[in-house]
Amino acid sequence: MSSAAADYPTNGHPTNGHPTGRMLIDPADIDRLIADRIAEVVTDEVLAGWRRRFLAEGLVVVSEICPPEVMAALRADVEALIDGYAVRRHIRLPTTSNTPRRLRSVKRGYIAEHSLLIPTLYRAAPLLALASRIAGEEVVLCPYDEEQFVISRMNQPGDTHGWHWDDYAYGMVWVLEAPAVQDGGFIQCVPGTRWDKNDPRLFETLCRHPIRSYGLTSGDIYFLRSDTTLHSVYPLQNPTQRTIVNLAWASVADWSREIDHETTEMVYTDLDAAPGLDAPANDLAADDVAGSERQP
Ligand SMILES: O=C(O)CCC(=O)C(=O)O
Ligand SMILES: [Fe+2]
Repeated sequence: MSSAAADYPTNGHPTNGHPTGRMLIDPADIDRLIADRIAEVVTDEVLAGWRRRFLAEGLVVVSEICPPEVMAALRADVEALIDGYAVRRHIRLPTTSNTPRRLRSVKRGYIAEHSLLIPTLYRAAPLLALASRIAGEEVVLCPYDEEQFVISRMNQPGDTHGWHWDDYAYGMVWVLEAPAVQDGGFIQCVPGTRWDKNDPRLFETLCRHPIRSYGLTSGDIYFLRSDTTLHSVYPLQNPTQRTIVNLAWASVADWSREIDHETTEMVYTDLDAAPGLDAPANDLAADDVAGSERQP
């Protein structure tokens, strides 16, 4: 079994400038490490509890499924990817009633090119099987490549991922760094709601339903019914840091639906955006002008 900080060769793949110049873990070990861990912690009773919570709340915290060495390796990959390829977004999206996105993100293409671990986690059979057992239906890969996995980091006061629904049914979000709850950056959810992209009326949905908030800590992992759970990340209140990897999966039904990807493209893929620079902004609130906040 390979372990954290093993002197593992990179098989010719870039190391993203990781200081050790080494992968921390062999991606070939990932399935087995995760399967063993799930077998150890997810008893029938735990699973039944997770499933109940997921159905009721649209979100369940499943942090126990990640072996510590996988979390450590993921952090190393994500740090290098953010260093090399993050773009700051500062936009409001009409398809979600103009809620804001203020964050730095790394798009799927850069991750696929420069990380072995994240694409391996994305396709890991034990993770997909667990997600399917929690969801009560088959959870499969996302048919649209660009939405499969993304990284996002918030580190400035006001940074937020505003209220939205996702295009595809499921997301497993790996919260690598979470601020203390009083500094913001916690996730909020309204389950059992639907996104009409032509007439989102998002604030009406908020007013009609209770909001649940989740104060997570660094290393937590949550599984989200992301297409029917309105969700957002509360704005950071202080200079602190929040970093996540989102693995977005689909239902079988998603594969035969026509899905428009405009929203995700604006948050994550935006072809005009070059790493290290701010993406073009459309957020013109007076206290809120992009360019007043440069990197980091
Ligand atoms: O940052 C989070 O916890 C949620 C991310 C999210 O909602 C998304 O990437 O669509
Ligand atoms: Fe989302």
